[in-house]
Amino acid sequence: MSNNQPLPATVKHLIVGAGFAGLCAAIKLQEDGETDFLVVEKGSDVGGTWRDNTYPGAACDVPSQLYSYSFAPNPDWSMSFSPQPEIHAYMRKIAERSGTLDRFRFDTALEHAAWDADAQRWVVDTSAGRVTAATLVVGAGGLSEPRLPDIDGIERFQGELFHSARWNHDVDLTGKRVAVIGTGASAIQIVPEVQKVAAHLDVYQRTAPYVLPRNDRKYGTLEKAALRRVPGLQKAYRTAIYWAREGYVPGFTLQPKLAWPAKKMALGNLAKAVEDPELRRRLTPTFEIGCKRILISNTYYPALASSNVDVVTDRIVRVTETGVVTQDGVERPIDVLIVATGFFTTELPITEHLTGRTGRTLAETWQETGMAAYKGTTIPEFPNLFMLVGPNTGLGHSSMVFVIEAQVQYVREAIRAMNTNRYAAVEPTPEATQEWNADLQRRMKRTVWSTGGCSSWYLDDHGRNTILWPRTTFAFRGLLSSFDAAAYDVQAPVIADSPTREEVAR
Ligand code: N01
Repeated sequence: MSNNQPLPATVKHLIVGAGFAGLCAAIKLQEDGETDFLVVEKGSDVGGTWRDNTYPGAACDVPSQLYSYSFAPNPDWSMSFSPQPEIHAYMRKIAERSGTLDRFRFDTALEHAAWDADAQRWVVDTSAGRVTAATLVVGAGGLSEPRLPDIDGIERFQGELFHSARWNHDVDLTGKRVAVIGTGASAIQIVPEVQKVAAHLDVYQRTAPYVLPRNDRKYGTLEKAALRRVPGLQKAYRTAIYWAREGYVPGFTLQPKLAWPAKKMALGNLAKAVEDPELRRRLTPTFEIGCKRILISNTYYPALASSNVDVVTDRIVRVTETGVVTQDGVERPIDVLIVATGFFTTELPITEHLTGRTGRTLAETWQETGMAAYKGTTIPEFPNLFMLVGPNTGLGHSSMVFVIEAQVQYVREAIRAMNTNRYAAVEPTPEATQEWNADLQRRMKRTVWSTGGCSSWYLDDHGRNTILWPRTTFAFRGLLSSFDAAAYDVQAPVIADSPTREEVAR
């Protein structure tokens, strides 16, 4: 997609990112008649993580009927868990249909945004020039910056090396010796695909995950026709999936023992696929189910049990020009090294590029406090900034699109309140923010993410879970359904509407 028109000098709302979050914000602002907005996107297309993660086997592990916008149901999903190209195509279709794309600027990266207290506006420098905006809606994503492993010598490797989220499609893996580092949600989708073509595959596992069977199936023609034509059927289907998923919440947040059926199913899945008792032992998780993301696959364990695969559990000590060396001193030669080692999640790179009211960047603020926001969306010292997929909005069991829609609803309510009451700026009070986060962290103590005996990317350097939401998603939506001005410092005089282009030109 391309839109090379120059940036306007000023807009009322600037949205950063054109993934599920930014696109949702654009569509809903337009629906509210808030048409004076711009979306800047560093990539060349909509899609966010679903544009970037093109590795073989990439698919969603939440059913597509739920992992899609509630306002844009799609009766044409081919499978219950759709593959990445289909999800990306869905997003492109929705973007095109929305009539908002004329306000998207692709290949335009946010370089820095600073709050100008006098003008009560965000001054945003992008790779395509400067734009000012009354509100800044950040939809940059929590899983957008690949994290390369910090392994001695990795930069000296002479073969092909790439991250799962930056797949190099020019590298043909057929007949090659390949290593995959990591056994998370990305790796378990990649490994079965690589195993099919590689001469040999080494899978470097630091922690064995729980893997449930993937109850995937193709939608038949009749079923698709029914979803398209029978009034309310698709909604009922989505609702059923939603409530089934919500049923996981007590096991995650109240009593991990409630998850025993899932644990039994995962261990049964392992026992069924892996006969070798020694391999099975190494693949058996040593923490409570749910502590790390529960994975789903029918092909991962069979791939690991194949004759051309070794599961290596000795710690990696270094990478040489030609292979990987483990603690036991063994060097395994490889042609290609794939790192499926996750993303920067608790130190989001974008936070270094946002400067608030006091002149501090968000990275500096969060270095002190840890990642924290009010209702996962607004942040003291950062007036009129709305962060989608912000702190403690992540889920281990359901669709992030649901969370995004709830947050966008909150942004709409905030903007309505600003328009009606002629607020120039809204900023959550430190007290309200503290109270919100104290409650979250109190709830967090009894969750499986804290008590389950694992280390995960949900936890920051201080062991605080600043990623996940420790309650039901309907509670989240309820709490964000209206704008609670009492929790905010609001500023007058009012510039509820951005100046017109004529006013700026004068
Ligand atoms: O990343 P991860 P991911 N040496 O951080 C290992 C979403 N997602 O890209 O467990 C050796 O989960 C690390 O080991 P350990 C989803 O939310 C969704 O797989 O920390 N190993 C781990 O095994 C998911 O949770 C879908 O001990 C090292 C792996 O690398 C999130 O993205 C699909 C290492 C990283 O796993 C991230 O998943 C895919 C090192 N130095 C992803 N460093 C859907 O289907 C790290 N590891 C929706």
